Amino acid sequence: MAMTQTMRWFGPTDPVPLRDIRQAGASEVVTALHEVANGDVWPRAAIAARKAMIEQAGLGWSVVESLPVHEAIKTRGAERDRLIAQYCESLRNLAACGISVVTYNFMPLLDWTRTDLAWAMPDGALALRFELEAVAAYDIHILRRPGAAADYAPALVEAAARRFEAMDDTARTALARTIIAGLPGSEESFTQAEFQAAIDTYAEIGPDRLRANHIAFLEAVCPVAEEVGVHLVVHPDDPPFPIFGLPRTVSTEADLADLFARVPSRANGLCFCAGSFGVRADNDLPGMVDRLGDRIGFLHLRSVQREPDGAFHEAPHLEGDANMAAIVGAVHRLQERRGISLPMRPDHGHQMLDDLTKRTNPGYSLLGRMRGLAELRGLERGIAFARADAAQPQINPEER
Ligand code: DNO
Repeated sequence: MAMTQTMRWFGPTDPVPLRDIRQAGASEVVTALHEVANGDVWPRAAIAARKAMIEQAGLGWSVVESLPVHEAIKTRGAERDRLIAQYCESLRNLAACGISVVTYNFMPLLDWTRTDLAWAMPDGALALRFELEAVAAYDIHILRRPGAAADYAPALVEAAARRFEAMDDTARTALARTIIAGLPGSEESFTQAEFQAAIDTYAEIGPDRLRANHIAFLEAVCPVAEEVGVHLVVHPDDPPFPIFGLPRTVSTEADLADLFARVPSRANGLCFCAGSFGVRADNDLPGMVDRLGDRIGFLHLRSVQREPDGAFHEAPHLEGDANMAAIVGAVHRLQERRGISLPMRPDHGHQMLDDLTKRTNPGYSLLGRMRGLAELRGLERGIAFARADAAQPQINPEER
């Protein structure tokens, strides 16, 4: 059984039209009602209308990325109960329209974070990159978060100071924007003053409390998800470690194993993101697919190249540190074992070829993702062929 090939689509305002996604060979899109404010109910009629628009273009929609979890749920703030009830209402509406997988994350404040959105690769394509040193320069010298320097190694604090000194105002503003203005798909976008105020709401929330809030969220919504047949899949932290002193608790295999043990509901699942997990050398990616496989409902396939000092950039899908052949091989076995086809998407992609001169969503230009999808599709076909071939009875060459 082959993976279901999807691409992310940001809705009618996405510069990549549905027709192009279809021509790239995907059979479905994953998308969200980005126009609905975080926390509000997704109306059934609006979901149905979006689905009809997608189907009109010859594509399917069964995976939502994302139904965002409001900050007041993550921090267990005053509005929490009302927001949870609204989340459940959205789940019911989505299920009624045939959506079976709903992606979310539990990262405080920031969704995914990068420090450079146009890092030139040797071939001239542009990649997304994350440098801890740039985060430290922003955190200590631009944001001036109280106590920030204590969160970095002394050598990094020094390097960050030198880096900040060498930057002009334009570079400082650009770095700040890249970090806090919100990357595509993020629900939160901050000005500097707002960002510090938002960080302060986590003053009393360390990893244990965040984990408890996550469990409480799942305990409240999983019964509804189970009842209506929706698989809720958590996207791991990107990057998979705390930044800005904010806890992150969905970063490792142990984090996930704990989450599934604490909330055993079968609705409690995982969006396996090879790129996010792959930033940590201690995450064994194919092993995680094997061991967490029963919980996986959606796959983000991409590979990062780790650099010294905590930096990484996004490599071509079959290069970098992830052993993509081993990951797709593990997915192949998993699908066979479960008798299902898992939805996957090529995650991110380089800005390349004609896209270099176009307005694109960082990470979500068409051609780089099309290259990634094509490579992943070929890899999967090759693996399926090799496994089927190996299972054939061996014919004596003389009898051929
Ligand atoms: C980034 C994406 C994330 C992801 C959310 C899920 O490219 O993988 O924005 O959609 O974290 O809620």
